[in-house]
Amino acid sequence: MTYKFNAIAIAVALSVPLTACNSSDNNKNTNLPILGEAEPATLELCDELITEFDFNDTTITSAVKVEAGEVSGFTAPEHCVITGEMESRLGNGLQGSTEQPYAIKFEMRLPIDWTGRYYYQANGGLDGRVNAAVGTFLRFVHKDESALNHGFAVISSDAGHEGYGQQYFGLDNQARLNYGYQAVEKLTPMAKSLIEKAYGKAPDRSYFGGCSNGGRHTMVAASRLPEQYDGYLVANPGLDLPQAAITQLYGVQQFATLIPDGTAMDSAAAIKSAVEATVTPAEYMLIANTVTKLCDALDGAADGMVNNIVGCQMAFDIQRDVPSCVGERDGTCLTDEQKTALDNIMQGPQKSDGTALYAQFPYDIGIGYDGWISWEMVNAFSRDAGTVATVFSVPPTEFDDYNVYGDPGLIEAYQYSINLDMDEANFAINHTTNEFNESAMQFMGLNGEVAFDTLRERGAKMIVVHGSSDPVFSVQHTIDWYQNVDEANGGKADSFAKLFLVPGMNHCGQGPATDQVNFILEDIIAWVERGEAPEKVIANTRAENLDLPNNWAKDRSRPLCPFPEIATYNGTGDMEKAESFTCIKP
Ligand SMILES: [Ca+2]
Repeated sequence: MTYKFNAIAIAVALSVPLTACNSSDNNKNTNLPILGEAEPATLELCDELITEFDFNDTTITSAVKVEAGEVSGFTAPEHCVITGEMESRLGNGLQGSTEQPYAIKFEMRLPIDWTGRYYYQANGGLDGRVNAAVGTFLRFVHKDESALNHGFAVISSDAGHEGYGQQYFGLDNQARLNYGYQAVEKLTPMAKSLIEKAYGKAPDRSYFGGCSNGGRHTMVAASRLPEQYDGYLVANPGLDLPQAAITQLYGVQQFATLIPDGTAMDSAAAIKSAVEATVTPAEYMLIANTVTKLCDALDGAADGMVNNIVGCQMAFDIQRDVPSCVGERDGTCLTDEQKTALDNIMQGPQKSDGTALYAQFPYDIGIGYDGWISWEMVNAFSRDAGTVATVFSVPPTEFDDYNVYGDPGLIEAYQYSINLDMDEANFAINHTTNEFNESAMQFMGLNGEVAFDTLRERGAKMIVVHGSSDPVFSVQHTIDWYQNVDEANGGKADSFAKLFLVPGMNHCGQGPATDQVNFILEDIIAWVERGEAPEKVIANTRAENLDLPNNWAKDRSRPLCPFPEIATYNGTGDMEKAESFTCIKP
């Protein structure tokens, strides 16, 4: 099957009216409130908070001042680090246990010299651990660019269960709901109250950000808590995450069609190597190179980046453009079976009534790199099988072994993946029972929100960033989401929400891409607090990114442009520099 980009969505998206004026004019075109700048304050209490902070069902377990230095690789000013937990309880666990301990554990880091701003750092994956509350966004941000180092008070949590990558919390309904949205709902008033106690005033401005599942948390907060946060920084969001997880398993089924009959599949190592052999890195790079050949120059610059991802889907056809093998596979061709399997993956699964279960994935050059290959192949079943079975399905299926890094866990995950029926899986993520009273699509989702009226009218803003080569969460799904928001806002979504694609970037980073967006905090502050809407966002490559082609400068910069505009070469100027590119609607 040939890749068919969503032509209707493109046509409507391209009709979005654009205001090509300077940022202050841009904002004055709207009547939306400008919330005003946060006012600084100084920390008054730290270790006293253990005894003096009182909040419903919450215990502060430690509160310690730390000197300026480094935290988890990020520069940090002198601050107070606080750990605590809410709602300690017993719930359902493995093998029928009803005494599995649960709590919403959290960490907060409060700078001594505070800007008056608060940042909820939403974490990725399945949560399940308290990451250092430094205030991150994409995976790779310069070490000086954390929210903590920008003077924000930051919270991070495990979203209500322990065990990173251990999906058995899905056996407990309350743990599911906490993971979906309730931990954020409960932590938000607690964090604001603690900040008020510690500084003598509540935060003037509140921000929320994260990537992947953290991007999903951010969108969920925008839909469920539009009054609580003023700026939302969304990256590679897991919109409709249960559907995306099933889609990953559909991909495993496609690779399985390419495994020769009789291949030993009786150990984790055998399964991994059999799946990885179905399409080799050289074969992926052949696709990437063909995409580059046909699509690179569509944006006016033969610079190894495909900025016109929409146009590229019409220019590239895997069946037609990638050489077909006439002899043995040698990395310079694909078999017909490989082309079909890969094209099915890019199309995404269908339900038996012929409608799409999730979304399509566009072809882009990031398909040639580990950030695509690892997520689409082994990670797909090692991470998503147990999640679909135990966290997203009603009723849950309990696995014998959740350790998927070896035997027998990975065998079980693989078998579950290749035997999954798409209709049954889709039913299970939309189903409820008395015990599991919200479906996964409900507790992971946006609560029916499309227009974001409350958020918009009070002056809050959203900046959404998505890598074009994300194999986990489709950038097309985020484009479709943005289109729906735009339609619900009479073509004026960009008065409060902007979508910036990152060409070539994989899931939250990596790929041949400018995957470091250092000044995004300043961009959202400027928009929320001063009404200066971002016309573009500047992104950089990282010298240490091994995916960068040799002929790129290690410090390449580019403007990320508000969709549907793309970064277009001016025709003159240094092709390594952002200033040689202008955001233009193609
Ligand atoms: Ca280009």
